[in-house]
Amino acid sequence: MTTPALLPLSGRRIPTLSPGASSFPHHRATLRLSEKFILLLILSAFITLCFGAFFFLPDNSKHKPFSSTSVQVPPPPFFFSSFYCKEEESLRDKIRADHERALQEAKEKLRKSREELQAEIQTEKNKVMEDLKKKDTGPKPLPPVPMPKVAGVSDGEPPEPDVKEKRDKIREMMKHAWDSYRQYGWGHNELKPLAKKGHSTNIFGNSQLGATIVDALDTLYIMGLHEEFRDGQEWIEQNLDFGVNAEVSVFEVNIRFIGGLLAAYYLSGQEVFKLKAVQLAEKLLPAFNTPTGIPWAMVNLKSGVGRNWGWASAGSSILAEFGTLHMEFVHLTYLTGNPAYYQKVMHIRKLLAKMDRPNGLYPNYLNPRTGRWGQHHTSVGGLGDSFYEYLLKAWLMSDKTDTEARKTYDDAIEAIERHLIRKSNGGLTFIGEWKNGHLERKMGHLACFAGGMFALGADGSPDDKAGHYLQLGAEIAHTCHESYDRTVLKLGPEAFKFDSGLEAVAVRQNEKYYILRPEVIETYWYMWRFTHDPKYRQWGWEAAQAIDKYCRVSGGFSGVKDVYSSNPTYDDVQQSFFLAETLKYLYLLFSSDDLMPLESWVFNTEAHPLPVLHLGNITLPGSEPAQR
Ligand code: DMJ
Repeated sequence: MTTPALLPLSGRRIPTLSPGASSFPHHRATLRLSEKFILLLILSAFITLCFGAFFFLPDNSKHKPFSSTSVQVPPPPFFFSSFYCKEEESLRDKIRADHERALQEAKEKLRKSREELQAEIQTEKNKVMEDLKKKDTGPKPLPPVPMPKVAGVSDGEPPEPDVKEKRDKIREMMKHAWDSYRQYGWGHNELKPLAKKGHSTNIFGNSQLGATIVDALDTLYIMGLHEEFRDGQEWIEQNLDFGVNAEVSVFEVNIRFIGGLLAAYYLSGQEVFKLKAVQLAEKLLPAFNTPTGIPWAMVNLKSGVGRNWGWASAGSSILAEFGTLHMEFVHLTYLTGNPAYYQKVMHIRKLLAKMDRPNGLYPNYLNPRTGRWGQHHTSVGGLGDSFYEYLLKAWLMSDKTDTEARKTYDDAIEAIERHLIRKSNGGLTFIGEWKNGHLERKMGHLACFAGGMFALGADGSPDDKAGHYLQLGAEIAHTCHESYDRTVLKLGPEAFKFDSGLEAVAVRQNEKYYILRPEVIETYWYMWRFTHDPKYRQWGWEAAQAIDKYCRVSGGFSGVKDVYSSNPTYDDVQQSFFLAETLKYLYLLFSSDDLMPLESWVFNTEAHPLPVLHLGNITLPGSEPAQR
């Protein structure tokens, strides 16, 4: 076996010199010449290599380790020092900036809790998913959907002349409110009836979306004010554009705009209202991009960025806001075939169902990042109210097939009755507020809607308690009437107490105002429909007269700052809900029951009527088959 020749690393053999062959050649001069040539070749190859290395090798400076205070940059090659100096400078700046940013981010992250970090990641994920979905699906034409039977859009003229006279008066008040807005505030969200110019509030962002037009449409239609209705429709066709850079309240825009547009569509059959409702709903969807799917309170219609009210407990969303989307969103899915709307609201319902409830009560605040309750404050008035209303109405709107909603409503009302509803020494039934284990014996004007809700929910209540709930509705109506009757103007204050010998009166100056709210009249109307007790028409008429006497000005209707003062000052705002709700409920109170019968229509929380969906065998996309 011969000794193996030396093996280079490449594995190729180096030829060995044969024995006797001289390694010292005879032609020295020739050899020197070729050596020089080879050296020259090597030198030029080396220079080329240096150039190549400088220009083409990847910049790995970012990967070099550096301390937190100084940045290590390799020294420049001697032959390119000036060029390299500039390069070095900008490289240093870039690395420094990157470094500082990374440090800053790290510091911020360290300040956040684990839950917040998880929540942020989830939000980002949701956003990416939404963006991907948006890319996949361009705007699709709406599928043709059978128009539900719209029964009861009759004239509703009452047979009694005196009632007809009252109804005509309400219609005249609507004309005055509308015409004033038409003249002084057209296209603005609301009206300043004394300053005679447009008005808006933060719930509409810095937009001019004609809130009063959209909110008033169905009232105009129901009252037979068709010329005014067409005027509003024309404005909507030509001007209503939701691509504006405005941060709006998801809840308010849903109940006033989507509710208003859907009702106008169902009443008139005009496609434009359906299209606008769907366009707006698309703009609200990004508000649901939170770690829990509980929507933000506000969303920017243009950017889709959402956030919560600064005043809400621990960054929470509000029960009455995220819990008052169901009716409109179910109709949107019904009309578009897009399951997203239905799924969003059902997700909220499922999430709430899984949560612990202190004493069976729903706190008003829920954090959309962590999915935990905020402050334990429960109310059937502001911040809580329409959440309970929509549970009942989800059941009614489903033709009583959504038994899950009904059960949730019944359980919630049972806990409310046990912990929040009390009788005063003077025998007035009131609904207090639960604050951290303590009952505050104060009732808000907003909570007065509950009288109507209890009456509406009486039929179908468990354990044959229909009579009990109708009675409870009557008691709340009575209490709220007292809150009006015990004032100088015969208009109700914003909140009233049942404490220290006080019964149904406001104590604090900042609770004595009346801003044209509908809740008490709403309850009178429901009570009238279920009992036909003439006192409800009487009470409604008292309120209508007081509004006409103390709130009417030449430029429309205004709220008043103190219902206990015989010389009240105005707040100079004609709220859009005055046209949507207050005047509508008054008009219905003095109409016959065949106008908008409750078997066929369910009124959303802004008094926009939506038809009962007799789904029968139809399954809403994204839902389980309807159970009968
Ligand atoms: C209306 O916008 C709605 O009724 C809402 O549910 C709460 N109340 C205001 C009017 O008072």
